[in-house]
Amino acid sequence: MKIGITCYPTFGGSGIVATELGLELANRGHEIHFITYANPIRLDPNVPRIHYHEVEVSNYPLFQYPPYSLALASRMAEVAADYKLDLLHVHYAIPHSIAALLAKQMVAARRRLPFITTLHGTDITLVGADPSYFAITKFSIEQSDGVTAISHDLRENTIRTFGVSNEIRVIHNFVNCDTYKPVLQERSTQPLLIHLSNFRPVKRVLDCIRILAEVRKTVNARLLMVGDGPERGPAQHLANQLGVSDNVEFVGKQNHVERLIRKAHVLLMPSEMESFGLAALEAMACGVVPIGTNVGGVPELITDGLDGCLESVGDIGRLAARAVELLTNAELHEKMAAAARKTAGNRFCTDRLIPQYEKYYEEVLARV
Ligand code: GMT
Repeated sequence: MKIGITCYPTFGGSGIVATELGLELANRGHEIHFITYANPIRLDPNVPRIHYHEVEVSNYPLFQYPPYSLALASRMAEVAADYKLDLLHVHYAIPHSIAALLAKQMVAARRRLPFITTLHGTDITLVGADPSYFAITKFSIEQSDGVTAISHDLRENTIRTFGVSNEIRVIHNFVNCDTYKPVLQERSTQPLLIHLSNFRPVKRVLDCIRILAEVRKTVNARLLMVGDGPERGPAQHLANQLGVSDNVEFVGKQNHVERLIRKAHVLLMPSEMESFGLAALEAMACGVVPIGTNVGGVPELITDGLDGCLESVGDIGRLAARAVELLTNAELHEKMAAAARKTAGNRFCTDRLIPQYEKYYEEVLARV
């Protein structure tokens, strides 16, 4: 198939899923066209059958807000016509889904161009539910030729919030278990916690610092903070205040996060809301035990006490206690690390999930 993929090409989970999906599909023989405003961060342009089309948004003094969605729709229509795309697959509803609808209408006289929208989380739970975007998000879901959600929880949340009646197929996040794997020689000799996110308030990044301070009352642990965003400054400030700044390293945005994850023993994901938790899945594939919060779609990934830990949002005492338990009981850590790797491999590896997308594409193409 010839597939156009649009996503936020930055470090957010939706962009990562879209990029990895495109790469995996290209490896399986499909022709993939990324239509984005920048080269997606994990995209290796040297992979055969991968193409990248930049969306350029020119500005004009009249525009207070440059109309990115229109430039995107134009580029989508152009690429679809030039390369005879079979379908568009957009990740994150706003504004990609509406741009795809416009592109579909623009080329309608010449070709059929169905589009599939994958819902990732905050496009529904935060942004889409906001009154300013509610109606357009609902409309874009209803107009999509296919809709997927990354967890059952997100699917149910979408139906509850928007009252939409079209089918929403659940296709969970996936991980490449050949790239993300444990390498025991690389594991830190000092107990190491890791956090990986876009440092948005929803991630409760400050809780990671509080957990470290609590853990350090009994264990000489360090914390590696990977990523960047608005909560980085406040987190650095809090580390100073709590006297743990020498034990926290902020490394910013990174490529090849698997090389950092596998150094750690435990991943902290204390999020306020998480529709799935891709970072936790990547950690599990590397044999790193996730400690997360019992929210959204996280329980679809982590089984508490078996392959990770789940506690209530903001319960620093319990979150830290679970980390201490894992960092001081090597036998327990090994058992849960092995179970985490097994869950990633058996349920969420690319070999299982990518065919679900392929099958869904075929179904959508057959019915439009
Ligand atoms: O808010 C974020 O974490 C970014 C967001 C995105 O769309 O870029 O992540 C969401 O999509 C990921 C990939 O599908 C999921 O694993 C995350 O759970 C989800 N984040 C939230 O729901 C907060």
